[in-house]
Amino acid sequence: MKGKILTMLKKRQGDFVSGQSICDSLGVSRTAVWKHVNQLKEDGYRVESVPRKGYRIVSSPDVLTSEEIVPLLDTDFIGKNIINHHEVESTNLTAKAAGRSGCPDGTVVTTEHQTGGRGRSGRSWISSPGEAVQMSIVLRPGTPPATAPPITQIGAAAVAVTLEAMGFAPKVKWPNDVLISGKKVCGILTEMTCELDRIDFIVMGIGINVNVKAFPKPVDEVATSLLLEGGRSLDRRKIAAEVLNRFEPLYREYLEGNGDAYLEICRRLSWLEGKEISFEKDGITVTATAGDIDEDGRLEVHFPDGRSERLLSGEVHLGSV
Ligand code: BT5
Repeated sequence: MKGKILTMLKKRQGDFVSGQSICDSLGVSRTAVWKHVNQLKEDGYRVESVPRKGYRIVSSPDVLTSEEIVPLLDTDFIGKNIINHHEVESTNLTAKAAGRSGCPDGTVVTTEHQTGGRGRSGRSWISSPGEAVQMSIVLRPGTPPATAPPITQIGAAAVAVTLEAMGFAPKVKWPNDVLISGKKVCGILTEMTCELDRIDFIVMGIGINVNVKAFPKPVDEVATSLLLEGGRSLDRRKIAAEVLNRFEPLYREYLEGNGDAYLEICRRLSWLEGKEISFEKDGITVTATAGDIDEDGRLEVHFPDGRSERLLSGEVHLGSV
């Protein structure tokens, strides 16, 4: 009910909506409307109430709810269903549960705080309450599992072009990080549930450090935020919506085989290309020079002895062993 009242008030873009018209449309009493409006105020909305005029929204908080994000979307299906909880263990875990329960393709789970944010290989992701964008997209591409690896890069490309349009100079560190000034501003964790020949669903979790003021040690050495880089706080709602707006066409184009705009972005903004890197191969750490990203989203690496190889996914570190 609170959400419905909010949607009615927001539709009027700052004009008054009479208490009676809310009662009539939603079939509730005036006391109920008043109670829900008070709850909105507790949520951070500034709502003006004037006798005989009604209620109007003066300002909205920067929260990642459906009511705040959906109006900013120009997508067909991504983000049209948003599940928001103030606090969760991990949006990827909530999204996986939603995926198992049959939520629609493109469902997005958002939160203000993760108590157990997850990185790859059991690592953790630091969540600063109310300061980051943390969201997970449920995707049902209906394609074979082999088509999944580039989806992480499509997410990274969507984040990178969003940040670029805001005046930052992001780089994409293959396959799942977005960096600014060599430090990580965004990480992506993609998880998949599939059968042998077909993806059931994919959950792509995106964490963007937006208004994070400081990181604990030792993460402070590798992490940065848009606030630390740009010197001002930014609207998380707009960033979340813009990432989803940019993700959808890149993802669709990839799925339909109509082009690889995501690859062009990852190549143009590649942070690794030409750098000396190390990674695990058959249990041994080896050193190579990072090359281009191929048409399947694999990273070409060139060994000192002249041999080359293409990595499908995984961990690469900067520098030699
Ligand atoms: C990642 O893992 O970078 C994937 C991060 C995905 C986070 C999102 S948030 C929404 C969704 N829900 C989740 O639970 N997860 C996803 P990886 O490449 O393994 O990097 C993890 C490493 O990054 C850590 O070991 C730290 O060194 C560093 N790190 C941790 N928190 C960070 C942060 N907030 N910003 C930058 N670096 C961080």
